[in-house]
Amino acid sequence: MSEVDLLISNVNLASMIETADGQPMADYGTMSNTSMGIKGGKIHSFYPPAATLPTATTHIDGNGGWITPGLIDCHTHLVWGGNRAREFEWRLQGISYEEISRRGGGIASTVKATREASDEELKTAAQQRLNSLMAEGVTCVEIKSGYGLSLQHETRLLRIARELGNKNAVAVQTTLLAAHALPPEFSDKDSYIDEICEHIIPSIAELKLADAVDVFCEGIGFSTQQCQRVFSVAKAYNLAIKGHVEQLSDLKGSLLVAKNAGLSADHIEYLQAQDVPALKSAGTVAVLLPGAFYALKEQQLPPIAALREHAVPMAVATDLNPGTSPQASLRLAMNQACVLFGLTPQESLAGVTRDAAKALGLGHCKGQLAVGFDADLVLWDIGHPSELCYGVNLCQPREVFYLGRRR
Ligand code: DI6
Ligand code: FE
Repeated sequence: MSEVDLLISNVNLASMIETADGQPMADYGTMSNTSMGIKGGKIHSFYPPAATLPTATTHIDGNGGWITPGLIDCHTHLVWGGNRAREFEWRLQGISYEEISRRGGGIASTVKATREASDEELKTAAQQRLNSLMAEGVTCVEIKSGYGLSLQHETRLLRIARELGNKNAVAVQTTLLAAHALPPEFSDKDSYIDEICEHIIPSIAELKLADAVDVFCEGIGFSTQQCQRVFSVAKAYNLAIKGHVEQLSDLKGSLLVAKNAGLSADHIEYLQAQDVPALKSAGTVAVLLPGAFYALKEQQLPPIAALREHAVPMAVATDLNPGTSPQASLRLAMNQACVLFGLTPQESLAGVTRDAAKALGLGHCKGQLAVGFDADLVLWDIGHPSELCYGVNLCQPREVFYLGRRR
């Protein structure tokens, strides 16, 4: 019997590992001219240049390329019906996202189209979006509901998301985002929050359809008091907590997420530097969504310097959704995080590997090339990992491995 299932020799590893006290390693955690053994779907061993290599069932010559952890898109809304191309035209004429939302466009129009779509239509469209991400080297993706806004339809979206995970060689984490917008059957936000707390969360928890619960904490979404009610019920059902916070204004939703020991505070363009230490103390990850910033032509930049100063992990994700980030490319988000937010390519790569894993509560098993971690890997024909952020669609993966299997 072979000592390992898979041996990849003659490669450079951008390991993205941390030091024992949780600091990122310099220079992408690079291990040059190395070989790597995989066994049982996990990373088993590393071999320096002159080491004796183990026997392997499959042996791949890396030809001096680079291996990174599989990419992780930790914030998407990729199951929806219809599209919002007409609103794109309106926005180009100068009508704001908030104004379109007040006129019944925005999220409400996607809710209508999503409810009207058949399961098959939703599945086909979602699969295409997932295919685009997977082709870029994504091996783990979070998928939120939020375009159903009733128990029946939120359940449907989360089932479709789980099914995508079962049908594809990719890990899918699901998040219930019932508190995304007010559904048309309700005229009062508090009554809809009652429905979420009394029926939707308990049923979804019982069906085990969600790993986390998210909210849209915003003037056009829900208040901090309303979001706290959702979080309290989520915690009672042992569901992790996330929040769309400080995207368009500073309601202090990030502090609320931190107070509830949430996994991540997402968007955070309007987060104040003075509120950043609370994220650090709570172990909450800052999720940066430059695709939405780009599509809305936002001006307000997230407080990157303060996040760096306090060593808050920064994840980068697509926010793939039909309204504010119609972008099925995590590689583009990596580029945008550098160009628009000033992240270094190393921070950006950490943002879609190690720190994205943390934003999903998977920091112990995904996002780093370390012994015992899942063997989710991408082999690239590049000369340096900065190339992954530098260009747009200049290079694609040579090979992708999910849990040690070639995809
Ligand atoms: N923030 C966003 O950027 C998306 N949802 C949210 O809470 C936008 C969703 C949409 O416009 O459909
Ligand atoms: Fe979002």
